[in-house]
Amino acid sequence: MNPKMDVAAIWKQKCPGLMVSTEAPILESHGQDWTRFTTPAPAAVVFPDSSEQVCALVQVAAGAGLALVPSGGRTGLSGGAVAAHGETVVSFDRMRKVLDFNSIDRSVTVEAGVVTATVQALARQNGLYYPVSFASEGSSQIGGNIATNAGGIRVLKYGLTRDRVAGLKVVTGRGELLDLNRGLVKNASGYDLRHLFIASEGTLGLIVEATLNLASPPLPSKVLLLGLESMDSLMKVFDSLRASLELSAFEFFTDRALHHVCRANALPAPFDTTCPLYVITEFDCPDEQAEETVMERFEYCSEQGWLLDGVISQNERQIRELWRYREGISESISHFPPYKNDLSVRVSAVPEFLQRLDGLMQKICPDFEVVWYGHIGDGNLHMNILKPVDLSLDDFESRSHEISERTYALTEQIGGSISAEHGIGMLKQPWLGRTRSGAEIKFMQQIKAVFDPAGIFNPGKLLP
Ligand code: 2HG
Ligand code: ZN
Repeated sequence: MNPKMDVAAIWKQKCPGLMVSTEAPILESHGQDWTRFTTPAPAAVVFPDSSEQVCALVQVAAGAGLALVPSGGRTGLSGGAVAAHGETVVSFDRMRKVLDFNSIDRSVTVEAGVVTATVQALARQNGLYYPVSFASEGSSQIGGNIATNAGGIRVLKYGLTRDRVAGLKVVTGRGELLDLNRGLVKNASGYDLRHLFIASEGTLGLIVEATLNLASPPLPSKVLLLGLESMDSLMKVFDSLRASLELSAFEFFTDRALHHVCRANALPAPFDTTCPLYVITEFDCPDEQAEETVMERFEYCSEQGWLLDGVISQNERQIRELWRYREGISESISHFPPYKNDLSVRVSAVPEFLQRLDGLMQKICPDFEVVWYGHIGDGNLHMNILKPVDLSLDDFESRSHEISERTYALTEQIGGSISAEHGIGMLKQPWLGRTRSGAEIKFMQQIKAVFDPAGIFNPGKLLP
């Protein structure tokens, strides 16, 4: 018997109103995320359209022992939404309702399948601001953002997705619906279970609805693109600008990253000067005094020999244009494909980390092109290793694993994390112990057993 047919038959028989697909293109598209190291092979994709349907399908899955892989916009980079072993993918594509906007609470309540950019637009239309922002915001879904505690470029000022979640409805592995925190600002009534589900990567339950806090609209801002002389200067420039400006973003990338983004998007080089390193930073600039401060800081950093060149935006259009140099990088190298490392250390440890990591890369993989960029103001580095054209995917993967071993050992020594914002998923799961202690992992496994006793949620992801 075809096991795919078998699983689909269970769904059709036990959940009569549920939309089920076993069409090959749907299985392929919904069985993977943006990682490209696994062949998708789900048995079926189901499309619930309400929380009630999610509760019902989880009860069926728990009874029949069917593994479920939750799937949002599938823009993840750690294989958290990959279904490669006959699982059933639970897609939230039909749960896209905006349920409430409340101007007094300054919140919006949405179903899990609502796209991030929709929440941003809704906030804007109401004179408010949803600050979680990243390149895939046009297709990533709120449920997935919460399941990975998505970060992005505005964490420096506004925090992570976690900081925006005021309420959460989740379906546990028993098929119960939990209504967590209900949008309350203050709630000192014991364990805040909401936070267990944030960053749980679909291993504890299925997020079906969220109430999100909105922020005040941002002040007028400007963007500086700077060319730096060395990694040593990076945090000095950060420190100096932050001392007198309200920064909402502080990102960096190398000349290799610039090369790829310019080539892929036919962008001109930003300066005549070639610089080893670039910084893009956005800051509040509401008046002339702020503008003077920026110029004074720019001159100071140049005099110290930290800067080689720089340009400041003059209008909104230039702000968008300058951001393209940073936001287009990931996409511009996606075809190689790259092996991604999403590392973080305490901000004060960034200089030491970058210097030691650079030394390590030169020693262990001088034959690979390594592209560096990231949210360095948050201590978050995206180190992408590009597959050479003449190396097979398998050989590249095994070399990348060796590089990861050494990279994560160094990250552990410095007290950092092997995943800052992309999640552990499937790709980083073998190294969870580099960033969480044995005792922590044991507690995490026990917590999972409480919420998901049948072990149906996203097996093989996050936890060993
Ligand atoms: C970014 O910051 C995304 O651009 C993607 O988190 C990072 O491509 C990456 O490694
Ligand atoms: Zn990022």
